[in-house]
Amino acid sequence: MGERPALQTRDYVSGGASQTAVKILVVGHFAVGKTTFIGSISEIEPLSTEETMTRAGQDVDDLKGVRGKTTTTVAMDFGRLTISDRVVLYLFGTPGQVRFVQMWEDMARGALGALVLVDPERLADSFAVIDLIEQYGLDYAIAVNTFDGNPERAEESLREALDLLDDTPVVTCDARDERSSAAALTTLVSYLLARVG
Ligand SMILES: Nc1nc2c(ncn2[C@@H]2O[C@H](COP(=O)(O)OP(=O)(O)OP(=O)(O)O)[C@@H](O)[C@H]2O)c(=O)[nH]1
Ligand SMILES: [Mg+2]
Repeated sequence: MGERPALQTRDYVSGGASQTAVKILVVGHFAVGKTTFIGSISEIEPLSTEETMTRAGQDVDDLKGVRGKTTTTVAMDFGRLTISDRVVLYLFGTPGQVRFVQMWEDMARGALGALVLVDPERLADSFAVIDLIEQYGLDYAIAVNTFDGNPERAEESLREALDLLDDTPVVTCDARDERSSAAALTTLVSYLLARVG
């Protein structure tokens, strides 16, 4: 019995085309639509760790301003999306509640970048999220999740409110819609690949 050879790039080759796996974080404050986003776009059954929010959790769950939400992510969401015959995205959605934030450090390891989902009605809730992503040194794009009835917010004022760099991409998206979510990820990945390339 010889030693098992180390995995080589070619071990991942299928049909003559080598694929690159890219880890992407999908982050955002509580109830911004992370689980919905990964669920709408994943080509595999998304792994999701939803738990029902209970009356007992009322004091610790961040329910302010959120109606009709009965579950929350307690560990992570996971999904996969092939965006070309060369690039496969592995999507990791963080838990949104502040009390789970310790998990982010582990999840950020090895990620190429992050998609930050933002609710334009609750911009202040995104400050801490963006701070953390910057702290981990991850490049990111902003996806403004358009909830029904949200007034359109001019991109310039949103950039100013979130104190974004000029080249940080900002796109609008509906996390429930596969094409819209795919477009947001494509923008992020083009930006990230241009930066590493
Ligand atoms: N109108 C509208 N509703 C959305 C959109 N995205 C998510 N929702 C709804 O918003 C609620 C919260 O969505 P989730 O996907 O659970 O949010 P989350 O960010 O994963 O929440 P946590 O994991 O608890 O932080 C759900 O009821 C969704 O159906 C959107 O783009 N438009
Ligand atoms: Mg969730």
